[in-house]
Amino acid sequence: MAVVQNVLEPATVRAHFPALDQRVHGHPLIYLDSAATAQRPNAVLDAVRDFYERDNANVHRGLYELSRRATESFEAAREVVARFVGAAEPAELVWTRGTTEAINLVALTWGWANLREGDEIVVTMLEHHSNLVPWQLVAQRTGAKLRRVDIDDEGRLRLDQLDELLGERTRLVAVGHVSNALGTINPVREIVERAKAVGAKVLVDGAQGAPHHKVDVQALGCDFYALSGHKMGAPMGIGALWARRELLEEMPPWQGGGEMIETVELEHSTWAAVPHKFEAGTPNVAGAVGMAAAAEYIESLGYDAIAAHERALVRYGLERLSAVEGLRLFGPEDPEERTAVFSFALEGVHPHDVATILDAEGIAVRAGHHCTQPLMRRLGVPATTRASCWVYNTTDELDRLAEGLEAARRIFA
Ligand code: 7TS
Repeated sequence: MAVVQNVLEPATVRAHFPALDQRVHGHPLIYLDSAATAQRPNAVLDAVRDFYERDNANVHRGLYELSRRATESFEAAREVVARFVGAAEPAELVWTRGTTEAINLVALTWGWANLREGDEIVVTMLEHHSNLVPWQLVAQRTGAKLRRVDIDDEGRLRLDQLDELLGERTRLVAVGHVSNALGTINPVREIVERAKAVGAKVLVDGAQGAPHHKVDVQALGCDFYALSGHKMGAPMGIGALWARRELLEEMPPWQGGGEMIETVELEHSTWAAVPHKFEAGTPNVAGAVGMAAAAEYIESLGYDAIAAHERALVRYGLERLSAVEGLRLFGPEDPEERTAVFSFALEGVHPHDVATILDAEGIAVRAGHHCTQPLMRRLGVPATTRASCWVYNTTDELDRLAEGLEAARRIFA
């Protein structure tokens, strides 16, 4: 049983992830970089292997058994992931390489078709570069302007400022569900309500949302939701864009090629129905199958148990890390407002040195700007060290982390 009385049973959950069972530099691996990429459960590894061992063939073309099976698995995976995000129908789910590609798809199709000089796109100080740079590119080419919502000192979005920025020129609000650098959970439902009041569309970068809590795009009320498989236990190179059907119907295609057409003449073509209009070329079928397996794995653990586990890690981590001398933690103080992502600075030790010292103890953390350079500037630091947890992490591991940090302080003090 991985779940006992709605609490994850750490040893059972850990046994689902073979990569966790190894020693690094002579120590048991402590993997604290799941915000960058999560480890994969056996359910996903098996699903991918089964696909390649039994059903491997190209999709939507062959008339033979394997191709039929591959196509069936691919479209069944779409159904699973569409349900996973609360889509009204599978056709609203477009496969992409990940969040980055999903956002670029929207910028290059919806953005190009709808943005004009003087229009405004509202982003936030918390955005990952992949929810900022695509909008810069489309703004530069269309004459639209970027506006940005700041954060308060705890790394929470300043909704008062959002209200000031929203107006009749706002066409789009692009906001992350959860900050990868600080762990802040943004009040997306409220942001959507405010954006809708001025007639703007809302894109949610769900890269850090989908692994942690139930995503329900209809309850959120957003227009676009982007997610990455590899942050929720699926293979790398697969992800999805959810969008309302009527938007997908209106949006022009972006990449041309096989799969996305209906008829082709020399000078022009007609397009396949959504979602295939946006899926040119041979897709990552095994990735899609793996992403469906990851979604089902998360559902099998249960969102209540995942949330309880995460709350326990957040509370423990905040308390234990605050006790490390010279450590400055970034992000919200209230455990309810954040995920188990701990971004910090250790006085007198460069973030990269912190990560290197921890690595020698078998502890994997990330150091750098986390693809959020504007946020780092806002915090007044060049980089942070970040420890990020998922379903398999334990409070014991956070103890090891804190001890490693105390040792690092002693080396440099
Ligand atoms: N948006 C957010 C909020 C992210 O955290 C990431 C990746 C992306 C978008 C891009 O996702 P991709 O799958 O398309 O690459 N974040 C991180 C991170 O925090 N460390 O490494 C990658």
